[in-house]
Amino acid sequence: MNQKVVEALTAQVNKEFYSAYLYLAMNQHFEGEGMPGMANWMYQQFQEEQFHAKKMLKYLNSRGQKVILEAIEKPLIEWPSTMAVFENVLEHEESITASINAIQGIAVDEKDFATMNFLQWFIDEQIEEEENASNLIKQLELIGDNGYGLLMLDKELAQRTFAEPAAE
Ligand code: OFO
Repeated sequence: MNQKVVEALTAQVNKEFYSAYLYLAMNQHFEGEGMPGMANWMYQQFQEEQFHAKKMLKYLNSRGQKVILEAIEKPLIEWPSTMAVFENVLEHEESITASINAIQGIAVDEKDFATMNFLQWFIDEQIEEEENASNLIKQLELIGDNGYGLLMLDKELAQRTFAEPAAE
């Protein structure tokens, strides 16, 4: 397997685990704020990010690579408002999209067709991740400082679940 592609995917495994850790920090933030639905949304996202990291690990392993795991950076642990948390989610997902796109660029340059095909799933997934975050920001803008609206949104976010696809 091309070394540049391996290095880029290995760095992305770390970024996916960092993403998981960031969402766990956001989960703890909302636990502390008495917002169990938002805490749940972040916890499901924490699980989804671990799934992304494991999917990449499994792909690298299937192509004969052993992955050297690096330290995971400490995430932010405090945000000034609910809006600030979700703005952070969107900004973070945009940076992950840029990172995945950059790896796809390397795979294209190196003519690694299997990786190009593998990364398509992540490229599609990032569209959804950004859309979810920007929809929540729009809803928070509508709610403004209406406490009842915020509680209704919290109830809605309590419904989110994540289950790893069986084939994985
Ligand atoms: Fe792994 O998609 Fe979010 O970070």
